[in-house]
Amino acid sequence: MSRLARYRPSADDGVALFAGVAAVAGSLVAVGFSPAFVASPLERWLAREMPGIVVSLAIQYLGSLGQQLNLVMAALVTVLLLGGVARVGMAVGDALYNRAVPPILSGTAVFTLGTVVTGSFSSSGGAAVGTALALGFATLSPSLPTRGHGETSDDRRRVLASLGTAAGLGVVASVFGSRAPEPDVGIPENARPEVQNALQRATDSSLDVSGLEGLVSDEFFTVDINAVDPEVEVTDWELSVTGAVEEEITLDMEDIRSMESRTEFNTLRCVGESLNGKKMDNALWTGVDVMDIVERAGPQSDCECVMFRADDDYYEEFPIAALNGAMLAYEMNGRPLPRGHGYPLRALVPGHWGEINVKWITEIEVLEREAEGYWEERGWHGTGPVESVAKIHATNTLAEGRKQVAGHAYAGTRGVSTVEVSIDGGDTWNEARLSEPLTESVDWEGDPGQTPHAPDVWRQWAYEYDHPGSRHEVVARVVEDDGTVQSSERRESFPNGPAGWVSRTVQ
Ligand SMILES: Nc1nc2c(c(=O)[nH]1)N[C@H]1C(S)=C(S)[C@@H](COP(=O)(O)O)O[C@H]1N2
Ligand SMILES: [Mo]
Repeated sequence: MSRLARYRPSADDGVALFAGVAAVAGSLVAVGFSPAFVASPLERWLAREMPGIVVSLAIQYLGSLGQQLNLVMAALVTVLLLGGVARVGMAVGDALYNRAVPPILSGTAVFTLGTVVTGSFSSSGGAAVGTALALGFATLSPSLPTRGHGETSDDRRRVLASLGTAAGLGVVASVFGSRAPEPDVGIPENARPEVQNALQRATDSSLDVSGLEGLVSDEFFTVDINAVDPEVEVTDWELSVTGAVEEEITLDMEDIRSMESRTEFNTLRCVGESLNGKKMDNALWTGVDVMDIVERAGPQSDCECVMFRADDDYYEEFPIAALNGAMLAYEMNGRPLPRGHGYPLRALVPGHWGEINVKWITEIEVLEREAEGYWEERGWHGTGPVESVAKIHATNTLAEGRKQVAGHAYAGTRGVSTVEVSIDGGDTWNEARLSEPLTESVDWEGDPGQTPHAPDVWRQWAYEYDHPGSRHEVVARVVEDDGTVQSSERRESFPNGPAGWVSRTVQ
């Protein structure tokens, strides 16, 4: 206790700390923000072991910032750990009166440790080089020139040299670290006619409202349990159907691509978003029917339920019945599925909250009895059908004192038939203009196993009116295909997903 109280960090501690920073930066230079990054295993572990309440609160209030914080935390702990390795190397070097020992010993130790933890030679190699450079420069750097303020101390020189190495690698890492390619937008020129036509139809059907995103999202939200997405090599990837089946089967990407495919629009919405939030998006997906694959294995489940498992250790359980009309997609908007959205293959389950649309899918386990998924273990109830919503995302002032409000409306497979808008806080209602349905109807002809339902695609709505002269409350609600008027009952997102009418004050 008293020793701890008297502890003052020494120059050696400073050098070791910056060697730790240089190690983490070196790994980032080598492999970027990939699962091989030295801090990734710790980040994954934190995401898995963090108490459910913390994860749920973070998702609700921080959104994806929560994952970033998790990564920063993991990186800081990794800096301290690898800095500790460097400090030991320096102590050994001191004891042996040998200046070559710290960089060589610590570099080797970091390399070994890094390889064990990440399984990647390039990642641990980058970290080892970072460590060795920082320690090497600290030992070998020439004395700094004096500038009339007296001699620069040797300690300061060493700390500055290691700091410089860490900073230099940090700069290189910030250039190379974020090299994940941004998904392209726009209609790909070489896309199949089917894809081109569908995307063109989405462009043509989108309402021309300032500030309103089109019917195909330019920026599709992502929600992940980890800050660093899996980086799946398609040649190493397999999908297996396991558990309560007549015969377990395993497919590779070639098998999947040789199956009959279909291309369709599908909207996703996250159970953890806020009522008028932005975690609801639409894209055109190409893939194969899930049940075509599951049925090949001969499912024999007592609970009629399945668990989807993924490369990032994510898992979600839900009824097999939900898989009617569900797809395993390998293309998004006519391009290969982006890494962030589940490359090489993801599930798209019609009409359900986003969380069971499992990305980076590797296993479909047919269950004997019900189990809990990742989010359900953390208190959420997000495996069921989505709530209806009409978002208010654009409010515009038009000529001659007219106002315009607009947004996207979504009702899962129950379908949006009308959006109603009130400009007096919900007393009187008017019908909004709607974009044409992107998909006419879901055609299950010739497939009696499928239940017919509305296409799982959002629509845009817009409403123009004369300004009532003062501040007023605009409210929007959905009427579903069967005439059901959306309930006004307000609900926070946790645990069942947000519900209620969206309202916004307009000046
Ligand atoms: N493997 C895996 N699949 C996943 C998730 C995840 O973290 N890992 N997040 C889920 C959640 S909560 C949502 S809302 C959707 C979001 O899909 P998107 O990121 O493509 O928008 O993916 C789901 N599938
Ligand atoms: Mo979600």
